[in-house]
Amino acid sequence: STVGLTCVPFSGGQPKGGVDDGPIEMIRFGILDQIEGMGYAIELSPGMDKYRTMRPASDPPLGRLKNPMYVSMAAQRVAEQVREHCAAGRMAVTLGGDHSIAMGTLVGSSDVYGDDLCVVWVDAHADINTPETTDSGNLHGCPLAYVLGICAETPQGDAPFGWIKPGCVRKDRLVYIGLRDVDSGEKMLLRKHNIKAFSMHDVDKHGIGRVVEMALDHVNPDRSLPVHMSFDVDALDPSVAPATGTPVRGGLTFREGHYICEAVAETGCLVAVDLVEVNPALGDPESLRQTVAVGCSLVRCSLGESLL
Ligand code: DIR
Ligand code: MN
Ligand code: MN
Ligand code: MN
Repeated sequence: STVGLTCVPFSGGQPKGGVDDGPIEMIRFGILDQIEGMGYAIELSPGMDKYRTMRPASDPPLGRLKNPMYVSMAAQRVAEQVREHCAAGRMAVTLGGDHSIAMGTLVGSSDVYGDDLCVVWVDAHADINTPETTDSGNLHGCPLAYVLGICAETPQGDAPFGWIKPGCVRKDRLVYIGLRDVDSGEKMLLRKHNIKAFSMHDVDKHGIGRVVEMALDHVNPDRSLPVHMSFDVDALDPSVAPATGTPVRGGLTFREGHYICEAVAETGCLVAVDLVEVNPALGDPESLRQTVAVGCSLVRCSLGESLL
């Protein structure tokens, strides 16, 4: 079978440079050979360098939101590339870049799989801020609000995000694993919209095996629906993945992170994987090597590497 790989060197959804080098560092580490070595063909989305040159000359804030035009244009291009992979029946793998690009990956996969699409969001953060609730104005903290269609107060059909169909991802088909740094406005949104979340507290309490089972039972009880997993490397503990922009202590262990990928792969339902927020510019060379390596190994596990 074929992996449809989209590399997105993009950092406009947050202020720290370097996360745009995530994909190239994973390629240098050998992710392409590793995927091919597992028996997959790779169809690589063309023109990854274009993401760097797309930044508009002028991009004034939209309310508090920073780089709104740049984020929107990049995510729209990601959506086209992921859509094409999904439409061709390829496993869509997207390497970021910051997490704002998931606006694009989710629009792309949901265009093809529609209401059936289930989303497993693995992250320290909930990334569900609306233009009204965001404190930072960083759009990597907002992608889910747009696709779920909960940006109620400013009509989200307005430019520049009007290309995102509100509700293209269903609230009852989203589940989180790994949360531990959720803004108070986000907590209100999770409650208001009845969105299922398994925090690190739940991982401690039930163990990762039970948590993944409960998460899948919530979105995909019959294990019959297509699943898109969006994995922010900051879900892992900073001791495991130090080179990332917003590390939060108390995260997933190396094995817990890999277990999630393995267990989701094992269902046979996985249609799309994002691996985001690897920032090779942060920390010493060993932190960088460790984080790039773990990113590649999470991708391989999502493709079934460790299943016997
Ligand atoms: C915070 C941090 N909730 C924000 N979000 C991060 O800026 O909206 N997401 N770091 O990965
Ligand atoms: Mn729909
Ligand atoms: Mn995060
Ligand atoms: Mn994130």
